[in-house]
Amino acid sequence: MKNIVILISGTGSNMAAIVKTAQRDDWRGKFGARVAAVISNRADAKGLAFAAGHGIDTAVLDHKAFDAREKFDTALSELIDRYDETAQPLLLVLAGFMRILTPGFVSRYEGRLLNIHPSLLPAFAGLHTHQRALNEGCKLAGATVHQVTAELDHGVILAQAAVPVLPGDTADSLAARVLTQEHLIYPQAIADLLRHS
Ligand code: NHR
Ligand code: GAR
Repeated sequence: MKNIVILISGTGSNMAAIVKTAQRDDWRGKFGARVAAVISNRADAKGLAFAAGHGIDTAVLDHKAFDAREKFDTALSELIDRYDETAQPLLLVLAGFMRILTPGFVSRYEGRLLNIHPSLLPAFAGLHTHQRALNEGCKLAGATVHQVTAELDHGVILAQAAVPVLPGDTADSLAARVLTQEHLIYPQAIADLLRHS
């Protein structure tokens, strides 16, 4: 079985979209893959209840309990690696995960670590992407699924979707429009990877 482990920090709507697509499209039968665990760095992440309700293991690892990023990342790897099998190495999926990961952590999962970022990379790496796109007067915004490398939001691009920026948009209204596309492209990009791996 190929295990997918998803890291979240909040609502987890991208995680939920992946879980629903995996069930609807029978990733277990088609690819021998399943969402095995959802791990949050915040205990109050709404997505945890959704995952537990779908029979998925959940765990919380509070970054505030660690005095260095390396220590948090080491503990996180230990949780994740419970789901790693030699024959079928796991796929690690960041879905609204809000902690920058250390180079050591990233190299451990290099090539099997994905993120969805709410901008059309390489524009607007980092935070507050929607407000920055509005400030620049962009007419298009969107989201990017990419491989995670040690350099923030710079890995190989696997999928993108664009949406129009409309008159009167706020960061929130634009974020909501982008998010509907994220829910389509992220499960699709993961299915494409599973199909070709
Ligand atoms: N880690 C690496 N090494 N490379 C990437 O490309 C990563 C990553 C970790 C997360 C997601 C990313 C995004 O899609 C991601 C990509 C958090 C921050 C951030 O500044 C930036 C980018 C992303 C996620 N986080 C603050 C920090 O100090 C905390 C912010 C908060 O807690 O609200 O880690 O945008
Ligand atoms: C999504 O828009 C995702 O692209 C973005 O946060 C939202 C999470 O929503 N990710 C980042 O900003 C990473 N820094 P979700 O928790 O409902 O999936």
